[in-house]
Amino acid sequence: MQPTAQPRDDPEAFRRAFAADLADTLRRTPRQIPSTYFYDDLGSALFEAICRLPWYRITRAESSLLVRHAREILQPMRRPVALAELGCGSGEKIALLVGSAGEQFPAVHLVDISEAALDEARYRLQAIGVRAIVTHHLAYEPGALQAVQQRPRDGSLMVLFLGSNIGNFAPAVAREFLVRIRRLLRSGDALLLGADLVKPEPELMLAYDDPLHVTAAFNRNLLRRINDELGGNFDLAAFAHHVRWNGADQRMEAYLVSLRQQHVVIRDAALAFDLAEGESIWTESSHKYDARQVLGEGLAAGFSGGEQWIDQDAKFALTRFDVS
Ligand code: AVI
Repeated sequence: MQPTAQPRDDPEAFRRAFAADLADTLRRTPRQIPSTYFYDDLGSALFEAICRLPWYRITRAESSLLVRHAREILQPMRRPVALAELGCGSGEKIALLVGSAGEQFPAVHLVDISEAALDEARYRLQAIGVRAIVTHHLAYEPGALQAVQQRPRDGSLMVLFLGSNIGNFAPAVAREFLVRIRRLLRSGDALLLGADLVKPEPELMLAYDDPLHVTAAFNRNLLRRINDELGGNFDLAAFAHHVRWNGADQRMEAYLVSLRQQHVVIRDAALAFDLAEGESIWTESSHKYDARQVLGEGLAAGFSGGEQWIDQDAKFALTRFDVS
C-alpha cells in the first residue's frame, strides 16, 4: 500500500482524493485502506499514545540514540547545518537532536500533513531557542522539495526521516523514495534514517497488539474517520483488530476483521459491498529491516557512508547516509 498523503489546505480536494483512494483499495483482494489515512487529529493523538506504550519501543529507542549520539551524527557535516524533518509529528525527536547538539542551526524545516502537529513542533523548537523555523504543511516529498529550494546558500542540509516511517512503505516504494530524496540533495548533505529491525515475533506482536488496546483503537479509528468524513456506515463494534508477523516479507501486517456478515456503504466514495464474517480489511504493513539491509538500501539509492547507531536491545537503527 503506497501512502498517498495529501496536503490538507484544500479540504474538499482532500476528501475527493480520500474517496477515490478507497474506491480503488476497498475493491482489491484483499480489501485495503491505505495507512496514510490513520493520521487525522484523533489518529495522530492515538499514535502519540502508542509511542508511550511500554510495548512499542521505537520512539524511546530512537530518542535515546538521538540524545546520546547527536554530536557524532552531525560531526562530519559542513557548517552551518540546516535540518529538515519529513513527517515531524510533534517535533519531539528533532528537538532532542537540536537540544543535544550544542550548536545553532541556520534553519529547521518541519514537514507534516497535520497542521496541529506542525504547530506543536514549532512551539517545541521555539521553546528551546531555535529562531529560524520553517513549516511545510505537505506530504514528505513536496515538503522535502520546498525545504531544498529554501535552504541557505552555504553549508549543508541534513534530511531526517525517522520513526521507521520507511517501514510503512512497500520495499520497492521505499527504494524509489530514497532515490528521489538522494536526487534532491547535493554533495555534503546527508539523510538520517530511522529503521526498526527484525526482532522476536512475541515482541512484535505485543508492540502492534498492545494489552491496553490503544493500537486496536488506532486501527478502528480509520473506520470512524470514513464514517464521519465520507458518509460510511461501518459498525465499529463489528470489527476486530488483528495483526500477524509475515516472516517471508519481514513485516507486521494489521487488519480489521469483520465479526459478522455486513453490508457496507460509503456514500461519498460511491461504494457498496458485502463483507463476509471473518473477512479482513488490510490497513497497514510495518516492514522490519536488518541493519545491513538498511545500509544496502541507502547505498543502492546513490548515497555513500552509512554510519550506524544501533540500540541492540530494542533493535532499532539510525543510519546517516552521506552525499559525496
Ligand atoms: C508510523 N509508523 C512507523 C508506525 C509503525 O510502527 O508502523 C505506525 C504504527 N502502527 C501501529 N503502531 C504504530
